[in-house]
Amino acid sequence: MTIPEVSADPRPGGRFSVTMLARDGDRHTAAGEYREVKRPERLVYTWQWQGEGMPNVETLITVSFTERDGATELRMTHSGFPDVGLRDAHTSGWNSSLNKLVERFDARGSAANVVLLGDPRSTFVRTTRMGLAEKGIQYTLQKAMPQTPEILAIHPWGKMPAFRDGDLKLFETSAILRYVEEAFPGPSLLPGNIRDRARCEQWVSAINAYCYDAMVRRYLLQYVFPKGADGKPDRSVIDAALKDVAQQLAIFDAAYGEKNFLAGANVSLADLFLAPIVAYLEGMPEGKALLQAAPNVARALAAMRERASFRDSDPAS
Ligand SMILES: N[C@@H](CCC(=O)N[C@@H](CS)C(=O)NCC(=O)O)C(=O)O
Repeated sequence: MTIPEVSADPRPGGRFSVTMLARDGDRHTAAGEYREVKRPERLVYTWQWQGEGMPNVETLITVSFTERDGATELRMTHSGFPDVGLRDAHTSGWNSSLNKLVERFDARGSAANVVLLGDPRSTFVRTTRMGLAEKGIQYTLQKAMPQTPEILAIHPWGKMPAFRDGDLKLFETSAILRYVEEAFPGPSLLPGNIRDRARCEQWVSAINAYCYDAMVRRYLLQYVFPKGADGKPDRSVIDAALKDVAQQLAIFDAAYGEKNFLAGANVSLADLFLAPIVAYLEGMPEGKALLQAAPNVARALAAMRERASFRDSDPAS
């Protein structure tokens, strides 16, 4: 939403009106009356949508500003809804407004509503961080390991990442980034046309279902957490995985061709899912040979390394 028209007369009995313009061209106007204006700690005003097809009910908003630890805590209550559905519809709208407020006033993101939980070494956590960075969203990274109470409170399988935006809790990287894509402004993480969007989804799904298993679980993690005799990596497990990894890299090599993007003409979720995994592969004992055999994948990764979203999510930094 953008705000093409706004007027306000902030004193008791004064009125305000705000018109919001959606990306699809829909306009919505809300208006109301200030009931209390107590600078600097309290603001109370009515809120009523205008125009046909809008809920014809006057609700009440109370905002309080309290000093806390040298900063200001803002609390907002919107009450008087006739039903739960209407109340919940407003929650997502206000979350999005408060996120914008945070971006404006809190450049470090310490107060951000958006919280990402996980370990920065996880490829899926890095993918999510890259998506948030590509959209220019402030967020708090709360370091948490899989199967801990913090993660399990959001993710029933205890995996990372887990995500919160206000009262919304989400798990699964793809679902999180699709929400981020729709709920926030900023460059799109999805290609502009239907076919490329479907291709993007195809790669995301394949990476989730097949590539993470071969490239990370069966190959990379065999080196990181060796399960063979004498605490050494199990060569037979690695060799079996390597065969699949090489085959999968060949598939991506063909898909990239001369381009640096898997779907469409720009970076998309598909690239954000693959890059953190390939970056790990590159540093493995067989990595050099694997990537020499897939030069397009190596070139696309080199291009990805130029992006701030990739650099700033480096698990080593
Ligand atoms: N499909 C999930 C995958 C999540 C996942 O497997 N995360 C790994 C880290 S990269 C994890 O939490 N592993 C620990 C475990 O399985 O307990 C997503 O897209 O978020």
